[in-house]
Amino acid sequence: MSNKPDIKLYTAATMNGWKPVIFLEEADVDYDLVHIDFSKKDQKSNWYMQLNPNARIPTIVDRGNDDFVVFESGAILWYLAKKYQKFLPVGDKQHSQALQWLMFQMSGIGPMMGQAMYFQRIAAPQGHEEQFSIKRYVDESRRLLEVLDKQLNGKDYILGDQYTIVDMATYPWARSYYWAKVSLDGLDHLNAWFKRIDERAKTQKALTIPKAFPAFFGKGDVAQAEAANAARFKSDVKA
Ligand SMILES: N[C@@H](CCC(=O)N[C@@H](CS)C(=O)NCC(=O)O)C(=O)O
Repeated sequence: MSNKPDIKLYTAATMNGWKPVIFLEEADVDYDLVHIDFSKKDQKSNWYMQLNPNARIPTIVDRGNDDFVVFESGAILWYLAKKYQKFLPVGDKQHSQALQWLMFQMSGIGPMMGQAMYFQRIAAPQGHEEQFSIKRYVDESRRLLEVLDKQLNGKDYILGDQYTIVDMATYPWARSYYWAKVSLDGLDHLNAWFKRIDERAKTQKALTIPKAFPAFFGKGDVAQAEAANAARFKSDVKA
């Protein structure tokens, strides 16, 4: 029997990349971490694409389950919640509700905010300022955050009283509204939820692993962070 931890996590400091770190820190699970370096294109290397055919982070390998590989951040959270029996409400209907809001994050909030970020923080600084695309993605992100705000009315967390993998998936994205340049005006329930999670020490620690990126939250030297980030993804900007 190896005494290595079951979970080996391949990740980087991004909204999707932090999701499994949040779970593992909140659940007090021991894990090994491999930092995928985008500047070296680790995510596109042959060895990594054997694990993740999509060439994106995060990915986990479960040594405790025949080296089973899981990619896609929502599927990783679901797998970890089932394995450790934590942060997922019990019952079929509750599972369906959790999946609905997890899908809402994975197919809506993540992609729309991700494109709002791409057009404003990566393409625009490199001379491709596409106002039509920026407006489309910023407006759609705002609409989705309004849906989330309504869901949070009268609740501490997205599914109710309990902090779950759905909050873990959604918080890193929604909390980066500054980086996506989406207004939060009038979204009081969302702001209250941010405050609640801002106070969770283990989640906040997770947002520094493998490293912090304070500019996503409007802190630190945003201009310097934008330039470094745009340079890192320079090859993704093709007219
Ligand atoms: N749907 C995937 C998306 C993963 C994804 O886009 N990851 C980004 C970081 S947030 C990435 O690996 N970017 C590197 C690249 O685009 O080469 C998931 O949720 O796991």
